[in-house]
Amino acid sequence: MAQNKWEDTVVLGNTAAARLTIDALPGPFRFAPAHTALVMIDMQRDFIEPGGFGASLGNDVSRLAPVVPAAAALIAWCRANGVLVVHTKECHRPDLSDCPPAKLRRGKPSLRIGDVGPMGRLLVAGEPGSDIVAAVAPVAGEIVIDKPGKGMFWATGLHETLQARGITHLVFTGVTTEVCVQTSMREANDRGYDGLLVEDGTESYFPEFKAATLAMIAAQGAIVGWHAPSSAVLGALRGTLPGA
Ligand code: C5J
Repeated sequence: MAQNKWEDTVVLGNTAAARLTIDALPGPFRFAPAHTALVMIDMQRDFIEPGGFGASLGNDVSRLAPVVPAAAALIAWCRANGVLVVHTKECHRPDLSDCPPAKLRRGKPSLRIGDVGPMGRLLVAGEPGSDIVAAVAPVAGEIVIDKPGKGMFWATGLHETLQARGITHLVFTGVTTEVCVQTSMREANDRGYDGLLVEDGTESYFPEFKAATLAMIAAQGAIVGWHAPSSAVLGALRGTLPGA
């Protein structure tokens, strides 16, 4: 018989929800799946595939591919068990009215935001490059937000949406670790969410930046949050719910 790993309950408003513990750094991450969302940051073709925005900046985009299986395993579990899934997409309106000139000018890319590349206009909503890769593409009922900034709360209304659903904890996956993922996690931290970053569910074009981000997040007693491998996240859930 599967051992029940539910540890206790957390009471929010008038409802009580079972709470689990994940072995994480810098210490145990305690969360109630009913009040938790899985966040997939910018798992877009523009960052992960050749010919997109990431490649236009001179990056080796093949470095991001390993993130997909872990993200897919987590999303499958969340779908099977009714855990909310949030997808973000970094992209702009076709007229670029939501793209600050400073962002547009930044760097020395081969193409700029809005220019036409092999997957359509770079980082523009509705273009093929802005699509989320097929393995983790959203399904009906999941939240999908277009974000003009690196962080998921800036100009998106996401905080209000999560508050309305009673979400208190966020499990982060996505790309790239030190840019949109870390920015989103820090924004979440400032808004009172407890966040955990899935180590093999996030990647950077720069391995040293990923390592530094993980260290920074967990430092000083989880100053930004926690991190753990996907095996620890899924392991904590195994045997607790049907389909785990
Ligand atoms: C970047 C992102 N790296 N999604 N965006 O520009 O991390």
